[in-house]
Amino acid sequence: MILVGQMDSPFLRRVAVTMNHYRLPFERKPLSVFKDLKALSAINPLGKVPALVLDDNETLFDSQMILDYLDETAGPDVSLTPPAGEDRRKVLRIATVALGIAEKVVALNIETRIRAEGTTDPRIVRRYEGQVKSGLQWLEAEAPNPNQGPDQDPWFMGPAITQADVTAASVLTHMHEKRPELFSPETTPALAALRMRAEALEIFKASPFEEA
Ligand SMILES: N[C@@H](CCC(=O)N[C@@H](CS)C(=O)NCC(=O)O)C(=O)O
Repeated sequence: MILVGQMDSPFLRRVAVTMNHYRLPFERKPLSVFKDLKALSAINPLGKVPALVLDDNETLFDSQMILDYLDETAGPDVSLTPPAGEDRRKVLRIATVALGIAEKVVALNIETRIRAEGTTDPRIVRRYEGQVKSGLQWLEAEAPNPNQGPDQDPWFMGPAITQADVTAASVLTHMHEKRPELFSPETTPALAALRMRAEALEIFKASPFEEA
């Protein structure tokens, strides 16, 4: 399988980490959404990453659709997303908020770093920053509290890592690298600890964040 995109995308990284967790080998085609738009559009009509090209050339795009396929391939016993019920909804809820934060951070980067000089709208910037802050506060309240000592479960759902952790940690590392002023251990200590815990795992180390 070929995973298309660069490792600075939190959407792509959560897919790569998930594939590592399931021990599914893959090659990577590090196309850039800006520099390689033509080649990328031939793979994904939206010109976005990630895309996953399967061995029979079927192509999947959007990280949620890709994860749906990977979870199905891995099977319900090992799937990082519970197959049904309240636990599934909780994992998806946490992952959805984390992804929403990532979308706002990406939009913020476009608004402040890619737009032509003088065209940035401060009202939009404030709105995005507010959405990121509110999303992080919500996630912080869901995360395991590091002050509760060594008996505290390490992950959002308890002793075992799930897609909630993989997605949140991928998004938080992206913020740590791209927007450190919006994500600090002082305001969100539980999330900072969870991120460090995740980044220490082999499945994360095997697909590190890379600046494009
Ligand atoms: N909902 C999508 C979001 C993917 C996304 O926005 N990727 C960014 C890169 S981090 C992208 O391709 N941006 C280019 C564009 O939107 O034109 C997913 O989960 O895969």
